[in-house]
Amino acid sequence: MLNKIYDAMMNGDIASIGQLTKDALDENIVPKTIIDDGLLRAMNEIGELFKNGELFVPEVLMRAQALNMSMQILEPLLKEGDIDKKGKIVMGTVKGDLHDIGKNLVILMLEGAGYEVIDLGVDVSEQKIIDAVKEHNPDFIAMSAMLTTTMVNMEKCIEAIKGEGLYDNLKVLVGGAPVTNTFAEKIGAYYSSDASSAVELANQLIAS
Ligand code: B12
Repeated sequence: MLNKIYDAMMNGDIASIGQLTKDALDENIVPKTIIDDGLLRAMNEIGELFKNGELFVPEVLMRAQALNMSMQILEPLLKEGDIDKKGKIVMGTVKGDLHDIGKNLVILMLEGAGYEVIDLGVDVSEQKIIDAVKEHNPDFIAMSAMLTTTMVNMEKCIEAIKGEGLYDNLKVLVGGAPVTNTFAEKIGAYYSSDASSAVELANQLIAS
């Protein structure tokens, strides 16, 4: 049954994933096992295929949608503490910027890898990020920018975080088409170029 769920994920089979999830529960497979050995096992593989250029954005989004459909059934059944979250991440697309496809992909991959992500959406002001940091006490802030005119808001945001004395307690991840490693280093952040390497970067940083 878990292999069927894995296969449905790998094929982006949104028509059958819901029923397969219910069938697995009927067979008394616990939600955590369905998630770990069915959904996330596939999502990790999908991340690798995407990274290697063997799957493209629409294909990944369809598989992510399948994961969400299954999770909608499983989430209410999960007990508190059932899933060990690796870390907490507050993420958004910076102020003035409405692009969210890349951000959403990064979030899906991070969630698939076991992180709790608080998605602040697009056009996110410095104040909104500061408020979210105070409320959620995350391990990371992750910011996305797709415009050369908005990537400067990443730096403004980091300065604002420093001003509030919050910078030393977390790490900042940045990404998006115009963002580079050199820019990230200059503003005091960590950079990765795509959703899969964002997971690898977060894993490295959380372990360090
Ligand atoms: C789709 C798109 C749009 C859509 C956005 C829809 C949406 N819901 O996101 C719409 C039509 C709304 C749009 C609008 C505009 N766009 Co536009 N858009 C694009 C386009 C074609 C694709 C972007 C995309 O989704 N790529 C696919 C995703 C998966 O890739 P990605 O975003 O790069 O994300 C990956 C990585 O960058 C990384 N990543 C992303 N974020 C993060 C964050 C972290 C922390 C990490 C670690 C990694 C990471 O991981 C992701 C997954 O692998 C790009 C062209 C391009 N090739 O990039 C132009 C592009 C970004 N847009 C551009 C422009 C100019 C605009 C507009 C100003 C156009 C206009 N005149 O109105 C407006 C701006 C609106 C605004 N205020 O934001 C320019 C930007 C030029 C520049 N250098 O500034 C581009 C490059 C097109 C071009 N060649 O001119 N756009």
